[in-house]
Amino acid sequence: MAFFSKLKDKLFKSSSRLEQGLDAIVEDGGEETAAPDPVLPEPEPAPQPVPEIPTTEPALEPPEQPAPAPADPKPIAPPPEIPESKGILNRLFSRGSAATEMRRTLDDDMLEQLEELLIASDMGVDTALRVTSNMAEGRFGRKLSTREIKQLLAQEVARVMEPVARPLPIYPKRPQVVLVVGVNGSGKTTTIGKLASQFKQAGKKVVIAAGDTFRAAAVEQLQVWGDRAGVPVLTAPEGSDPASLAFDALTRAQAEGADLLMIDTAGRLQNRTDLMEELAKIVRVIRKVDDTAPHNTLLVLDATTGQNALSQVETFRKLADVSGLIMTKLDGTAKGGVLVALADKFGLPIHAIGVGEQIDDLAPFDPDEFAAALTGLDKG
Ligand SMILES: Nc1nc2c(ncn2[C@@H]2O[C@H](COP(=O)(O)OP(=O)(O)OP(=O)(O)O)[C@@H](O)[C@H]2O)c(=O)[nH]1
Ligand SMILES: [Mg+2]
Repeated sequence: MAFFSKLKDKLFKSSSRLEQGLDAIVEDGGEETAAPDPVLPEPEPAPQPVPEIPTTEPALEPPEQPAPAPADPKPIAPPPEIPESKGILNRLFSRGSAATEMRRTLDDDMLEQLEELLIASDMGVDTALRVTSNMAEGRFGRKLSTREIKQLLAQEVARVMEPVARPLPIYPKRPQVVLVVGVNGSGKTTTIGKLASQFKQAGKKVVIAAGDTFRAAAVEQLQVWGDRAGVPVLTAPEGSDPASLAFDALTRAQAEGADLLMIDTAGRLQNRTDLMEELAKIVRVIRKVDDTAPHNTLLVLDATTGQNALSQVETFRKLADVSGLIMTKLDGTAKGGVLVALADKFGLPIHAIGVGEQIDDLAPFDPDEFAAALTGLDKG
């Protein structure tokens, strides 16, 4: 599939880190055995279920989220040493001919190395432990090839991600109000531009409100995206009240019969109280026009911040009623594993992923493709 190879290409840094690590783990303590590659058995039923997500949708009320997993006392282990890559001929040679391949017995040592590798890929301690113990279930003592380990890992990652992979729900309510929040530079404005373009192409009438009124440059940036997407951008003078802009924008979106109103917000305020008050005021004011708004509160996260994304979710859930996530900048980072930790820990829907700065670099989140791209598995 064309998009899959693009995704794999874009997630190269994450997948190559995992791939190199897995190769190193199997080579370390593995032995060359005669191939035929045995067919991987069907996975056992998951011994440790991932959080239950209610599936009823669309719903205006955000679904109840499962309680976060309890903190694991185990400290974060240092990343495993990834050996210098050998020359390509050497590597080919060391992997044996078509008739042989490296395999390693799945034992405690190997599991520990796997855990460390996953933690180093920003999966977080709890998630790494859960994923590796599921991988080991029923396979302890078996000799596994790198490819089999990748397949197992991809299966487990996909299993964690499956319940959260949901496109942005579209409700019959018009205009549907989407409030976009996130820290400074996470990609809110860019993501709004990309989403606006996709919804416009899908035949929706979209309006954008430039709620980051603190910087003139922010408004200009949004106008550029609006022009690209062919979507009107409602603005207010620099320094004016974002809540009153949001109010005007919703009133106008209603009058014009728009399907979707997306409200950009400022990521950078003096402190958390300011940000909380600002977001709360926007919500309060738009509810004067439509008491069910906002219908979605999207938290935009930057994948390059790694584990920090977890604390951003915690913070923003206190500030706003976050209904779903969008993870940007998955291209060019080795920290893609953080998405697995987010899914495992919060169970919030992941609507889309950003894989570049261009208008079409926003993809719906597909758990199987993501898992295969992350683990460096060739989907065939
Ligand atoms: N590589 C890459 N860059 C991205 C992606 N999404 C956004 N960016 C870039 O990240 C930078 C910040 O994006 P913005 O959309 O301005 O972020 P913001 O959250 O609106 O930032 P503030 O308005 O300052 O809070 C820009 O240079 C974007 O081009 C992505 O998926 N991949
Ligand atoms: Mg912005």
